Amino acid sequence: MAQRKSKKTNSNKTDCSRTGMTLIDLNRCFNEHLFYTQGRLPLSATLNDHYMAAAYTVRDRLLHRWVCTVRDFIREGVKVVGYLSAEFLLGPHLGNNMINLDIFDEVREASENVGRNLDAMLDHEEEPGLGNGGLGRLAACYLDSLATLEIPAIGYGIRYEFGIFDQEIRDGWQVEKTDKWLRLGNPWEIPRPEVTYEVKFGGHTAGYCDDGGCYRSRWTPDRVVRGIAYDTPILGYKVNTCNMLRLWKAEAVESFDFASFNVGNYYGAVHEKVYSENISKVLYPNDEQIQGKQLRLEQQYFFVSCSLQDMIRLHLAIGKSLEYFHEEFAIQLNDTHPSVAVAELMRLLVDEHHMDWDTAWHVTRNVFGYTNHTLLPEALERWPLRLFANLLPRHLEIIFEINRRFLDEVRVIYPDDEARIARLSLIDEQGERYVRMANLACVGSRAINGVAKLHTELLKTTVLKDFYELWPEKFSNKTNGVTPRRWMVLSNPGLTRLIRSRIGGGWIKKLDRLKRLESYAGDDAFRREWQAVKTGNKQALAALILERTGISVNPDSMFDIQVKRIHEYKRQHLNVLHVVTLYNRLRRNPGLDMLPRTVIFGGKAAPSYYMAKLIIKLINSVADVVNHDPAVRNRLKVVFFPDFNVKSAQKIYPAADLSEQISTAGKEASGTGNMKFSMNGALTIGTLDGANVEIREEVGADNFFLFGLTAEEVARIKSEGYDPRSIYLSNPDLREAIDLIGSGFFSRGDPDLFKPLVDSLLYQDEYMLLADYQSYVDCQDRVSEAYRDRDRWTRMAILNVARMGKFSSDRAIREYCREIWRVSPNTVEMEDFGDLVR
Ligand code: GLS
Repeated sequence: MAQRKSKKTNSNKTDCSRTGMTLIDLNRCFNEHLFYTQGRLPLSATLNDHYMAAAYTVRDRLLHRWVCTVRDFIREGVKVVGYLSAEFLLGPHLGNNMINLDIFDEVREASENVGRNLDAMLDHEEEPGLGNGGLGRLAACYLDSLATLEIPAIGYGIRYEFGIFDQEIRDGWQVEKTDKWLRLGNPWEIPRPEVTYEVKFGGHTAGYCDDGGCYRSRWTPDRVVRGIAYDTPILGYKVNTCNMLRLWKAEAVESFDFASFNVGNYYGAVHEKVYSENISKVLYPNDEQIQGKQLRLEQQYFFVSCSLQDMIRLHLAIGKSLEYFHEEFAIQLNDTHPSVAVAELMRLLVDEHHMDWDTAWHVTRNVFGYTNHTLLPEALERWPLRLFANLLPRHLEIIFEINRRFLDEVRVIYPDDEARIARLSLIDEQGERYVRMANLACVGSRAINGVAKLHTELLKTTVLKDFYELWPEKFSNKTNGVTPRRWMVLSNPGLTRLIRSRIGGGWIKKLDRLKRLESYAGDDAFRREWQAVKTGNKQALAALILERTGISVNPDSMFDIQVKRIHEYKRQHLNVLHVVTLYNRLRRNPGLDMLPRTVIFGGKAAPSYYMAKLIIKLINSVADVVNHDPAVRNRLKVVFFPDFNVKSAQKIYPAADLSEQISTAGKEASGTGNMKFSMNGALTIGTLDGANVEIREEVGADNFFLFGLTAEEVARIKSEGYDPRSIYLSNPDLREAIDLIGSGFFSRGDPDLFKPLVDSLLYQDEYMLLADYQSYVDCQDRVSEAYRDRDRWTRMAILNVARMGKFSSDRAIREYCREIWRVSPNTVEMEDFGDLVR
């Protein structure tokens, strides 16, 4: 083929007409897609047609930048980050990509030109809910920051056909509905049917001598599945870097078993296809809880194997030897979910590429980094040895060999310390034997990090203590961050406009610059405008709440919000105890001058987590009674916002006055919702847990409502013997609240309904709600007091936003790049590909 002449341009706003950025270009492209892609005339176009045309119009511009980015990947030989994550909770693409391309206003106008309101189109988009909560959303924020900082990166994960379930509330209970996010097609992904890899499962291994006389192991699987790549472009903010998220879909190697088909066994013939496709069928809906299911390990191994094979192919394609793999790639393990990668890379290098063990181990140990995201014991992944051996026999051999060599090293350092050796071992041998995935990740990585200062310190002194003592230099902290593009610019246009009017827009990429807002905290006019923005956001949320729940809430009341996964350690039920306490005050004293509050909850419970589901039922039951009690006279409203997801989060955070971050100290690794609330001008009521500690440090103790035990106190009281019942007996308000719940008052007279919750508080109280109750209620009283002085509150809110610079995911990613991955930015220049793109 004849070489085309190409022309490079430096500007982001290329003048190339096919993907031009002017209103005229966008209008034309939009109409072309309506006609040629959707096959519609404007008159007959549906909302979905218009959405698709807008999405393709925006996507064309992403692809142009993507092509330029990939050109550099190949040409420049730059070091690439491979971010391995079982979850990417991306949220809707259209609005975000318009922001990053800086064409929001133009696309709004182009859509109005065809008689369609942009907000209706944005609302129409199904979000890819390929994650459970914080961990998956963090991965999405990190992809945004990697691209914005112009770091070449590939996110690798699973293209779940069904993401996190949709939540409906029926009679106060959570009901799970299948998330059919692909139903209307997905304009943001590009299938790559030619990028496929085979992944083996089961079978057995046998030793043999290769031609050079080397002893090797041959794995004969009993099942092979094919992974197919689906790519989603991830554009940075106002840069040309467009990275990719590559998600794997599982398919059968042969769709039909013709032998069965020919003898008339149709069902037998499609069995393999159905069985193989199961692997990428559905996301496990558990946050911080593992279930030890074989399919889950199959999912993990499936995407890890495809991703490593892909990186190896890319590496070999640029003509480099695999000995240097770790110089061209830095691979991050997002929690232990992808940690089987350590064994798989060894297998690929040793068995498939015939590298010697020591060289392969050197490469492996230098390519991986491991991020731990939780201290909860129930979330530490371990696989029963038998299950592991059946599914991945060769990997188990490799893990045994890694372990043998590792423990030999340990024995030299700690002779005769058998207890320590047992704790460090990759195999748990107390009782039934397990493979410990966190240990595998630690041994196979050159860097290990926690996600907030406190969390990292606790890691070093508790779950990973032995590894910390062995390799202190491997450990570091990388406090989480969130992207201000999605969580401020896109979700809170009113606030963004106001901030821009005073300090320009530089903060969107350099969030520290929000500091400049501090001087406006004392400015009356600014504060009025600030309040007007908040009121507008609260009105919008009130309208949404009415639409979704039928509950009408007063935007002048304080919006006190707790949205996150439902989990006992996050203590939504402590919040409920406060609500019931307020309600009791009103019942006791109907004329009470109480600050009007709307307490809003949202979040999904793992379908098999009984207590979490009961907490949802409790919230709805309390809401039902309180909201209908005429004596309350609108001073207290309780709302459970159904189906909390990225899309609704974008409406919720900007409308919050108060952010509830009330986990038991030492349990929440970091939290990221806490950051999103604060960036949108909510004040936090919180414990000294996770990143709350650092948020408080940054915004100042005066601008943060602190309560509760510290992590140290929690540990000490636990070790001395904690007795929740004595607290219950000695605190009349607490007793009244618990008794009211236990009496059946909120459950139509049924005292049994909430008994499991009440009993667990009275007799165990694993998460120490009772110990923190009084401190929480007192703190809430201080919150109400502060809110009455609206000017003081607004000043505090402005200072919160001004001091949130640290919590940009850009800062976090810079730290990962510098201290773990050792990668540097690569500026992508736009190239006008001439006739190719006209
Ligand atoms: C989590 C933690 O629970 C959160 O505290 C943390 O912010 C998040 C991202 O680091 O990771 N771990 C987990 O398994 N789910 C989470 O949300």
